[in-house]
Amino acid sequence: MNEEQQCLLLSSASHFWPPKGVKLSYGTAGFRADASLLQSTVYRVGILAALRSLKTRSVIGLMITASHNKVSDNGVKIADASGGMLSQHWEPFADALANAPSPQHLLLLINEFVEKEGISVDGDWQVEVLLGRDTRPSGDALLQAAKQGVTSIVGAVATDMGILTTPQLHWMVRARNKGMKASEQDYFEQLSSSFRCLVDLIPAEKCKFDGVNDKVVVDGANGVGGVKLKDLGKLLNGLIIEVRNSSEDGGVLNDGVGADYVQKEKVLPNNFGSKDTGIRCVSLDGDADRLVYFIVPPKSSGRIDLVDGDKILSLFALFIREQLSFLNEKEDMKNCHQAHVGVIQTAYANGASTNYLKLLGLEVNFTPTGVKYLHEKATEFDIGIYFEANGHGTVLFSESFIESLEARTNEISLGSKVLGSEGEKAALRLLALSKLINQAVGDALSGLLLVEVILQHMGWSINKWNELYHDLPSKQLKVKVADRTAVVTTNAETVVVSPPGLQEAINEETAKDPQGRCFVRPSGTEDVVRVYAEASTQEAADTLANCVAKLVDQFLGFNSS
Ligand code: G16
Repeated sequence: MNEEQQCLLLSSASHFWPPKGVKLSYGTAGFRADASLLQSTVYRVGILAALRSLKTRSVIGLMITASHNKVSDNGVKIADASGGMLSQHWEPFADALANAPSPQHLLLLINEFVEKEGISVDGDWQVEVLLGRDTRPSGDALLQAAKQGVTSIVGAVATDMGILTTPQLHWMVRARNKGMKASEQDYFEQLSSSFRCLVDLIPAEKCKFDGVNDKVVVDGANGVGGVKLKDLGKLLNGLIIEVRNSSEDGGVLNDGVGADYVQKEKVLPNNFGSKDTGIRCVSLDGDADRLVYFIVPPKSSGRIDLVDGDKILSLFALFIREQLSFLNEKEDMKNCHQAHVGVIQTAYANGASTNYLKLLGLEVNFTPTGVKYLHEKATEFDIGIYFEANGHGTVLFSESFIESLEARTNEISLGSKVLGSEGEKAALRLLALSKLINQAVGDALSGLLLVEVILQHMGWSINKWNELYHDLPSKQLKVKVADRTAVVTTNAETVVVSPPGLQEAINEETAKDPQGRCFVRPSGTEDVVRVYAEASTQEAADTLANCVAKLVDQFLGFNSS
C-alpha cells in the first residue's frame, strides 16, 4: 500500500479502538454483541468490505443487524459478491481485524493480508460497498462507523441503502453484480410479478384468493419486516396481508414477538389471541430473514401449533417435485435437463420431517447450523432446497437448470389465459419460483409469498399442510456457561468431542427414551450453549432437555472446576 493509503488508514483507525477485554468472533452470522461494544468492529468490517470489493472486483454489502437478538445487541455481516455470506476463507481475517489491539497492528494485518491475497490497491477498481441496517436504535451510529471504515480505503464509495431487511441487501448486491436493476422498488417488483405469475398458473379448478382463504396475519417482530411487507402487499392482487407488531407499532424488537420466540417457546406472540383461530398466522424475525407459520388452536391458553421451517421445506419440496414430474412425463419436455434435487437440513430438523422427506424419495443432507453452510451445500444441486427448523432457508436453482427451463418456455406467452401443456406450465412455474424466492439468502418476505401461492395451488388450508406429518415432541433450552467455546462438536454438531465425558453423559440420558435424540452446541450469535432434545412424549423431551442442560452446567457452568 502506498504512503497516502497507510496514512489515511492510520488516522481514521485512531478514532476506533477495540473494546478492552472482549474477544470478537465472526460467528454463525457475523459479529454480534452489545451495541455499545461494536463501533470499532463495524468500522473494521467496513475496511474488510472495501478490501473484499477490491479482491472480487464486485460490489459488496455490509449489513448492520443482530436479527433475532435482543434490541440492545447489534451486529454486522458481509454480503459477498454472489449476494451470499462472506467467503469462509476470509472469516479468520475478519476475526483478526476485529481484535487487532491498535491502529498500528491493524495496518500491519491489512498489509500482510493484502500481500497474501494479491489484492491490488492501485486504484484500478472503483470500490463500492452497499450499506444497510435494521431498525435498531444503535444502527445509525454504527452505520457512520461503517462508512468511515469503507472510505478509509482511498477512493472507496459507501452507498447507504437505508433501513432494509437483511435479505433485501443480499438481493441488491447479487442484482448489482449481475448487472440487473437493484433498487428496493426493483426487489418489490420482482417478487410481486413472479408471485402474480404463479397465481395465474394455479389450476383453474383450485380457488385463487377468492375471498374465502385470502388472509394472512403477520407478526413483524417489531422489526423491519412488517413495514416492508406492507409496501410489498400494495403490489399484490388477492392476498390480504395484515401486519401486527410492525416497527411503527411502538413494541420492543423481538420482545415476546418474532419467529425466534414463537419457534422456541411455541406460544402466541403479543397481540395474537383466540380471535386468530382459523387464520394463517406467520412470525418474521427482527431482520426478516426467517419465518414460521402457526395455528391458534380453538380455546388456546397461549400455546400454538407451530408450522416451522421443516414444514415450509416440505411444502416447497412437494410443489417442486410435482412440477418436475409434469416436466418429465411430457414427451415434448424429454430434452429438458433432468434435475438433481437436494434437501439440506441441520440437526435441529425434527426427526419426523427428515423421515417424511426421505419417504418422498428426496436426498437429505445435513450441515452444521448457519445459513452459510446450508447455502453452500445447496449450490451442489440443480435445485437445492434448504431450511433450518427456525425458518431460515430458500431454494437455489443452478444456472444450467434455469437455462434449460428458459429454452423450453421461450415461446410461451403469458396473457390473461395461460396456454401450453402441463409440462410447459410446470417449467413456467419453476422459473417464476426461482425469481420469487431469494437466490442470495433466506428471505421471509419471498418465503411467505411462496407458501401462500403454493397453498392456493394445492387448495390446502394451513391445517391440511400441518398434517403432512406429525412432529416428534421436542424442547430447546439455552444455558449460560463460563466459556461457550469450550464446547467442541463434530458430525454436523450432533456429537460433543470436548469437554471429555459430556457426550457419554448425554448418551446415557438420551437412551432412556426409545425415540430420544439430543445434542448441545455453542451458539454463534448469543453467549449461550444451546440444548435440543426430541423424545416420544413432550414430558420426556422436556425431561431430557432439562437433564442435559444440567449436565452442561455441571461440565461448563460458572461453578464447574
Ligand atoms: C442466524 C443464522 C442462522 C442460525 C441462527 C442461530 O440467524 O443466520 O443460520 O440458525 O443465527 O444461530 P446460533 O444457534 O448459532 O445462535 P439470524 O436470524 O439470527 O441471523
